[in-house]
Amino acid sequence: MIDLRSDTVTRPTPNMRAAMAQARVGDDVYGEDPTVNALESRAAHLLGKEAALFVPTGVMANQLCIRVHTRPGDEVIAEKTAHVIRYEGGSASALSQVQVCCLEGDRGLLAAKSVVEAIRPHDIHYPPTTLVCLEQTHNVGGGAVYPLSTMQEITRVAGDRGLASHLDGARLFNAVVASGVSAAAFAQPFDTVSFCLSKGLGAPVGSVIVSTHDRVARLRRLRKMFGGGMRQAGILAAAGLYALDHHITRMQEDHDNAKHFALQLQQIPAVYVDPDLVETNIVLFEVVGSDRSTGEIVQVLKDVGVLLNAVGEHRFRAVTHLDVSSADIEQATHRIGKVLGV
Ligand code: TLP
Repeated sequence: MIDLRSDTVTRPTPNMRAAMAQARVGDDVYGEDPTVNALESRAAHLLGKEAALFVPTGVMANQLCIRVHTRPGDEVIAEKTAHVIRYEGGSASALSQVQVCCLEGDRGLLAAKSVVEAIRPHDIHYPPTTLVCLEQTHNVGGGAVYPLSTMQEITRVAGDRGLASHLDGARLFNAVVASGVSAAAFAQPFDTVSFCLSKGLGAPVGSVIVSTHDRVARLRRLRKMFGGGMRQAGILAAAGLYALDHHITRMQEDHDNAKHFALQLQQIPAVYVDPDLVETNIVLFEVVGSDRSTGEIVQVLKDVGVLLNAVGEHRFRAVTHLDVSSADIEQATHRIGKVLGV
């Protein structure tokens, strides 16, 4: 089975499993897990921030950050297809009692002008706008990379008006590899940044939030409140440390595979795809003129051993990762071509 549904599907490699098995552990709720502490120091250092917090999931990381920056009744600005809005089960409203102002982006990326226009004036009629959330890379935007200058401009105009800024950097390291900009440079303009260990980095579980000492102390308390205080979590943190040591630069292979996949798909007459838009490990493509629904196409592809996600009426998403080789990409396009009648 060639699984292109997401980079979340990777399984730990034998070496990663060995690192996990050998991890020194303690009770992290007491702050006594040496491997979690090592991962947190490492992440803070790598992203150029004072402190870090290991959390179970990317969703929890985002939602803790929304909670830490807002009060009930506040408004948060985000792009309308952002993960924090679209795929987190309504948790910003349920857990932080905030409303979200959804802006239209270009492949998920906002411009500073639209952020400025969305910030509410001080007036009792309006909710206080207190936070802007950006996403790097942008998932629904097809793995689009925010240019550093755009993020700097948005966070500057937001900061000037008293807003905090959070970066959902679930795929931050894909952006680092694709752009050559360091993780610390991308993180610098934000008050909080989260990144996932369990996507392209290939760890089985976990995300990390980085920020100041004070804010991380508040986030640690909120993590407990949200039920995310783990005990001998060093076994999981060891996988994260291994991933940071061994799986960052190799992401270039995933990006090359994604680009190659798009170029191959372009040869299939029933497929519309723009390979120039493939910047990282996500490929969005459309099947045109088929009698079958996207759901039916997903099922037929599954029957021939290719797993993909349908993400719209005609649209599919394929994600390359550690467990997909260039030979798998050749096979996948061959099978897709056959299914779509080439
Ligand atoms: N994204 C998943 C699905 O939830 C859609 C995927 O398969 O791409 N931020 C971003 C930008 C994400 O893409 C994801 C996961 C998360 C946060 C949440 O991470 P987890 O799944 O660890 O909670």
